Amino acid sequence: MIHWGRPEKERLMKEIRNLKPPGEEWSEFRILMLGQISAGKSSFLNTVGSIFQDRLSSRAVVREGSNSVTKKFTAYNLRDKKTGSYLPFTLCDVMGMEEVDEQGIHPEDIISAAKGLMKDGYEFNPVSPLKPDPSNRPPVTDQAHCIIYIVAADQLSLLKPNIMDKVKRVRNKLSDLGLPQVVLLTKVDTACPLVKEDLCKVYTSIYMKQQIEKCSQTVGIPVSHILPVKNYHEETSLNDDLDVLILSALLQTLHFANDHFENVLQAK
Ligand SMILES: Nc1nc2c(ncn2[C@@H]2O[C@H](COP(=O)(O)OP(=O)(O)O)[C@@H](O)[C@H]2O)c(=O)[nH]1
Ligand SMILES: [Mg+2]
Repeated sequence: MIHWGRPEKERLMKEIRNLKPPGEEWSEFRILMLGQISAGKSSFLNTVGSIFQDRLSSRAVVREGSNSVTKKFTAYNLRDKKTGSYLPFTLCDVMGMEEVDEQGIHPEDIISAAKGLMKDGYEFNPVSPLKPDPSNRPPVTDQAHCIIYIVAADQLSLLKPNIMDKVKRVRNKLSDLGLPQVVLLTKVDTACPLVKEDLCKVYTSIYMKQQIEKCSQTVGIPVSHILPVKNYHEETSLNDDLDVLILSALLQTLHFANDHFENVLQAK
C-alpha cells in the first residue's frame, strides 16, 4: 500500500534526516549523479533542496538547450530548514553524458569521480580526463556510495546507442567497485498523460510499468532499482505528492548506499 500526501511526506523527511551511515568513519552518504544532458540532474537536486527548504529553491542551474551547463564537479550539501543542519547525504553533479566522444563527461572521469579522486570544483575536459596521481589514496569519505543514473522517461526511445555503450562500459567498472546503482526515471509527467493529471497513478499506470521494464532492459538495471520521479520545473509552489515520490526514491537510494557500507564494513 502506497501512501501519499503530507503525513507520508513528513514521515519520509524524518526518516531521511535521521539516517546515519554505519561505522565510525563515515558521516554522510555520497551519491554520484550521472546522465544524458537534459535528463533532469540539476532539477532533481533542486527538487530535493526545495523539499527540505520548504520553498522552491534553485542551487544548480537548470537550462533549456542542448549543451551541458554543468562543467564542474560540484558536491552539494543541502540544508534542512527544520534542524538548520546539513542533511546526511551529498549529491554530486557532473557534466552530462553526450553521444559524441569528444563531448560530455569522459567515461574515465566518471570512474575518478566515483573513486573520490576528484576535487570539488574540478573543471571537466571532454577530450582530456583527469590523470589521477597513483599515490593518491582518497579517504573513504570522498568515495561515492551509490550511483544514480538520471534517465528521462519521455526520452527512453531516444537514448543514443553510443551513450548506452558508454553507460555499459562505466557500469561494469562501477560494479567492480561494488557500487549500488539505481535509475531515477524523471519526467514521468511528460511521458504519461494519466500521470500528468494525477501523479499518484505513477505506480499503477500500465504505460509507466512498460516504460520501467523497457528502461530496465535498456540500461541493464533490475526493475526494483528503477525509481520513477517528477521534478519541479514549472510549478510555483510545493506539492505534497510530488515530494512523496521524490523522497521515496531518495530514501530507497540511501538504503542501497547503506547496504554498500555494510558490505565494506564486513570486508574489513
Ligand atoms: N516536465 C518535466 N520537466 C523536467 C523534469 N525534470 C527536469 N525537467 C526539465 O528538463 C530540462 C533539463 O533539466 P536539467 O535539470 O537542466 O537537466 P540536466 O542537464 O540533467 O541537469 C529543464 O527544462 C527542466 O525544467 C520533470 O520531471 N518533468
Ligand atoms: Mg545540469
